[in-house]
Amino acid sequence: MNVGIVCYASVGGSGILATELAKSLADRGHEVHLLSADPPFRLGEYQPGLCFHRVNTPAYPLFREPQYLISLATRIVQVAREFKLDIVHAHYAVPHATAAYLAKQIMLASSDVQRVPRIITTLHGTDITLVGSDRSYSETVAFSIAQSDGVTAVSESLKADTYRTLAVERDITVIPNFLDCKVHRRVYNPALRARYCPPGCEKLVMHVSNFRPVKRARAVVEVFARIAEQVPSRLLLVGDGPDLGDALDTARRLGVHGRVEALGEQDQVLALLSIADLFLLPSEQESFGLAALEAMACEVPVIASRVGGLHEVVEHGVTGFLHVPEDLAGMGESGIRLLRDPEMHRSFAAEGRAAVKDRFCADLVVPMYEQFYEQLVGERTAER
Ligand code: GMT
Repeated sequence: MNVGIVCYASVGGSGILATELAKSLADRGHEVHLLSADPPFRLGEYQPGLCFHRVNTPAYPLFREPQYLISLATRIVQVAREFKLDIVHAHYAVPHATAAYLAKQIMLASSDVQRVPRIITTLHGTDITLVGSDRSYSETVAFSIAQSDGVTAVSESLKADTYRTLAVERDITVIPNFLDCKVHRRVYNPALRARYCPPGCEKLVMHVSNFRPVKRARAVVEVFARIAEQVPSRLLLVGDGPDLGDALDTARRLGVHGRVEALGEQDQVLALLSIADLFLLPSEQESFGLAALEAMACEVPVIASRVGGLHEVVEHGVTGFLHVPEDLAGMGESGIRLLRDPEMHRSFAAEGRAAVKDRFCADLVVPMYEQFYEQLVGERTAER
């Protein structure tokens, strides 16, 4: 099949997932066209069958607002026409579902497009729970979701949130996020571990995110400070964003600054996750929690908030511990329990890896997308 995938290039779960899907589909023999403002984070090296198309949004001094919606819709039409796309798969509803809808209308009205692709929207989380549900966007977002030929959500929780927060009644298929399990695994590097956990440090705690308010970076440091009172440990903060400074200020205020290190944005997190003992994700909201899944794949138990779809990824008492977001004391205690009990830690680490292999490997999940595509393309053929 010829598949166009639209995603954000910036650091974020939806772009990572869309890029992984593009790579897996190309691997499985599809012709994949990735459309984004920049080569997405984690695109990696050249891969046969995978082509990147930049979406240029020209600046014009009269406009204060960049016209991304129009440039994206136009680029979708161009790529769909030139490469005879069967599917346009928009990741993140805002404004990608709207751009895909607009592109489809342009193609339907155009005499030189022989094959009008089917439009699929995958809902990722904040496109519904934070951004899409805002009154300034909600009607257009709901309309664009309703007009897509197929819609998927990354968790049952997000599907329910979509029905609850938007005027959407159409069917939504849940297809969970996934990882390439051959690549996403623990590759332990003692020298790297020694660098970040030198003598005097026994355990390494980690947080990976884009440090936006929804991630509660300050809470990460507050939980760590509780752990550090009892366990000689260090915290590695991986990623960058508006709240990183606040997290470091919190570390100073709580007297743990010397034990906290910020590594900035990192393209490759597997080497880092592989030296961690514990992963913290005390988010305010998380439709899925791809970062938690990556930690589990690397045999790192997770302490997280019991919000959104995190319970569909992290099994409380088996692969990690979930607490209500306000319960930082509980998160700290759970972290201490895990770090002090080697038997429990070993079991959680192994169960985490097993859960990823059983339910979230690309080999299991990518065929779900393929089936979904085939079903929609089949419906188009039947309609003719
Ligand atoms: O929250 C982020 O870091 C980015 C955001 C995105 O859309 O890029 O993540 C959302 O999509 C991810 C991939 O499906 C999910 O794993 C995240 O849980 C979700 N974030 C939220 O719901 C806050």
